[in-house]
Amino acid sequence: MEELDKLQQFQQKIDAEKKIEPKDWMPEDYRKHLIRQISQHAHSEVIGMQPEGNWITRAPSLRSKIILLAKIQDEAGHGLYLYSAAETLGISREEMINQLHTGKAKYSSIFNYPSLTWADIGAIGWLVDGAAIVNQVSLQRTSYGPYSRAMIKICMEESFHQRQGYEIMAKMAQGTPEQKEMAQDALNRWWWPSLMMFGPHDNESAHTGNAMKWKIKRETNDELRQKFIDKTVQQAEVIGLTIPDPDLKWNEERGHYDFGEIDWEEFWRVVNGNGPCNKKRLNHHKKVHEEGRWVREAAAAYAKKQKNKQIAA
Ligand code: FAQ
Repeated sequence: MEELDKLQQFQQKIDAEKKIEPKDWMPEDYRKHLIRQISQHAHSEVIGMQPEGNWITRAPSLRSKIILLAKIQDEAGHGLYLYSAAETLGISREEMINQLHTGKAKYSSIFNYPSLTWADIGAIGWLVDGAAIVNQVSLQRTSYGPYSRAMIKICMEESFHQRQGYEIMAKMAQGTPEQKEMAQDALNRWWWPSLMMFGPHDNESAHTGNAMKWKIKRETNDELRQKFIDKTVQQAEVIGLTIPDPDLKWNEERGHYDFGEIDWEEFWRVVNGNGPCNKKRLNHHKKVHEEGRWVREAAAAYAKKQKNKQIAA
C-alpha cells in the first residue's frame, strides 16, 4: 500500500509538471530508464567527437579550424554535463564507461558513418546537430531536473553548431561546380542516417510508452523526426541543394512533408554494431581511455592530497 501511495504521488507530481530531483523518491524503473537514456546520450556526445576530429588538421582555413576545434570541445563538455546528470542517479562514471566498452550501452547510430570530405563537416553540423537540437529542445522539458537543466545549457551551444555546419554547406553550394557536388554528395550520404537518429517508428519503439508516461520524452520519435524534416527541407532549398528522397512532398492536408521509408535494416545493422565505423569508434575510445588512465589517477591523487591538507588545517 505504501509503495502504491508513493507511486501515485510520483505520477501526480509528473502530471503537474513538477521536476523530479535526485533525492526525491522515484520508482526503480524510472531511475533505470533515465540512466540508460542519459548515459547513452553522454556516450553519443563523446563518440561524436571522432568523425569531426578527423578534420581538425585538414580544415581549409584558420577560421574554420578554430571554429571546429571550439565545436568539438563543446561536445566533450556536453558529455561531461550528461555524465554528471546520470551520476546523480547513483551510477559511477567508471561503470557507464564500462557499459559502453562492453557493448551494454549504446551510442547514437549516426557516429558510425565516416566523414570523408570537408563537406561532411558541414553536413554533420547542419543535419546531425540540427536533428540533435530538435530532440534536445524537446528534452529541455523532461521531468528529471538535472537532465532538463543540462539540456537547456546544451541547446544554447548546439544552435551555434548547426549554424557552423549550415555556413559550410551554403559556401560550398555557392562555390565551384566541384564544391557544390561535394556538398550535394555529403547531403546524399548524411540525410537518411540523420533521420535514423530519432529512433525506430513509435509502434516499434520499446521505451516510448514509459518515457511519455513519465514525461522523460515529451514528443515521440516520429513526431520529432517530422519536425526535423519540415524545418530542414526549406533550408536545403535556400542553398540550392536537393534532399535525396524522391517521395518527399508537401502535404497540404497534413501541413507536413510526406517522406520516403527509412531503411530500417540498415538502422538495426548499425545499432547492433555492424555499421561502417562501429569497431573503429569503440576501439579508439578504449585506446584513448587507457592512455588517459594516468591523468585520471593523478587528478584523483591530487584531489585527495588537497582534501587531506584541508582536514589537517
Ligand atoms: N542510435 O525504444 P527506443 C548529438 C535504440 S547527441 C542508436 O525508441 P528511446 C550531439 C535505443 O537506445 C545524439 N541506438 O529508445 C552531437 C533502444 O535500445 P536500448 C544523441 C538507438 O530511448 C552532434 C532501442 O533502439 N542524442 O548528436 C537509436 O525511447 C554532433 C529502441 O529504441 C540522444 O541520445 C539511435 N539513433 O529513444 C555530438 C538524445 N535510436 O537502449 C557530436 C537522447 C534508438 O534498449 C557531434 N535520447 N536506439 O538498448 C533520446 O531522445 C532517445 O534515447 C532516442 C531513442 C530518441 C535516441
